[in-house]
This record gives sequence, structure tokens and C-alpha cells, in this order.
Amino acid sequence: MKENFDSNLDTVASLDAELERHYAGVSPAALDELRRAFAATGYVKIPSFTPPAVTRAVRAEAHALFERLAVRRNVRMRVTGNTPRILSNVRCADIRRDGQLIPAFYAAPALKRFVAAVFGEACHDTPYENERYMILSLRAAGDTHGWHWDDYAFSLIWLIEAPPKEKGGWVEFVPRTRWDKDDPDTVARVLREREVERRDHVRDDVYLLRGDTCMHRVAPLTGDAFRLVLNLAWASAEDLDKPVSHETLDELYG
Ligand SMILES: O=C(O)CCC(=O)C(=O)O
Ligand SMILES: [Fe+2]
Repeated sequence: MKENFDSNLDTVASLDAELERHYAGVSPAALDELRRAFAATGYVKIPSFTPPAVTRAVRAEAHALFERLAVRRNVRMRVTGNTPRILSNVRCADIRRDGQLIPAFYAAPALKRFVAAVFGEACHDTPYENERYMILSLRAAGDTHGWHWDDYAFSLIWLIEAPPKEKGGWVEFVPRTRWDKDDPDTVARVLREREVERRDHVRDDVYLLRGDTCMHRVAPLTGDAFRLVLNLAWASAEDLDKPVSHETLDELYG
């Protein structure tokens, strides 16, 4: 059953118009700066990503879907050298079926235009539908989303709830790294050879990540705390031309 969180925002068209107005307020210089930062490291935080009414509505829907549909996972991923996923998630198919605003958000052309301007190239709906959007949560000490690369080039992560900084759950990444799916030791090698970057987040931070060439993880929580994210993913033009396999996602959410 779909819940009507805000009758003004319940269609792609009205949400799109709202976002279009919002992004029109971003100056070319500010957009340039975001694009430059993203190109340099594959990571950038986007200030004031959505107008307050949209923020409230997305937050409400993410919480409601999470409470009703989250599934607890505790697995190790062979293809990334047995890195752990100890978390809860709401699958894309469940969000598509029961959500209203989140699917509309993903479908909004204004959103896609804006993120593509920061990515510096066109982005496309992921051909594999189960990777378009997802809700993920860490709750208990030891919960973590272990080291991995994403199947598709571009991700947006919205911190619906963030743990206090002293309780872990921060994002770590290593830019300009490639996933060799035939070599489970890739993760360990990157960690031996490269510096790890760390970014802290607060509630409502939104960041963009070049997830196919930044090895990344969410560090384990060191105490009980609530971290809840909405993750949207897009494919690059290059992704559309190559076969993309989905071992980690299928193992985790299949
Ligand atoms: O929760 C985060 O900040 C990152 C999530 C992530 O890497 C993913 O869903 O692939
Ligand atoms: Fe990821």
C-alpha cells in the first residue's frame, strides 16, 4: 500500500519542477567547484541537496520503508576478499513497490541533470533495476558495510540518519583503484599500498561517489547508533557498453 506523504510531491512532475527550481539556484561557479572536487577524488559533498519540503518527505518515506521492510544481513563477500556486510537493507524492488517519493526522485529528470553536471558526464538509469536505489542501515556495534567497489560508476548517498562521529560509521575510500573481480586479494593489496581517505558525515549530508573506481567502505560502528542511508546509482555510458556482473549484490540481496 502506498502512503501519501505529501500530496504536493506525489508525482514525478511536481517533484521534478520543485527540484528544477532548486538547482536553478546553484551558481555556475559553485557547480564548477563541485565538478572539480568530484573529478579530483571521486567524492564530493553536495550542500543543500534538496529543498526542505523534499528533504522532509524523503526522510519520512525512507524511515517508513525501513521500519516495514528492512532485512538483516550478515555475510562475507568472496569477490572482495571476504569483506563483511553486517547491515540491514530494503531492497530496490520493495522500494519500487511500496515507495512513492523515492522512485519519483530517481525518475526526476532535474535530479539526473544536476548530478550529471557534477559527474562531468551523462548518467543513465542502471540497466540492472535492483541497483537503482536502496536503503541501508547500520545499528549495532560492529555493523559495517565492508570494502567494495560498486557495479556502476555513479552513486549518490544521502545520510538520512548519521551516527555521532565518535561511534564510527564514517566513510573511507581509496580513489583511482580498480576492482579485479578475478583476484580476491585486490582489496588487501590496495590497503597495503595506498592511503585511505576518510570523510565524516552528519544527518542530511549528501555525497556523490565514483563507486567503480573508488574502493570504499563504511567503517564499523564502535557502539550502538543509527545510521540510515538512501543510495541511488547510475551507470556511465561506458557501463552500458560492457557486461556488468552483480556478484556482490546478488549474493547480498538475491
Ligand atoms: O553507506 C554509505 O555511505 C555507502 C554505501 C555503499 O557504499 C553502497 O551502498 O554501495
Ligand atoms: Fe558502495
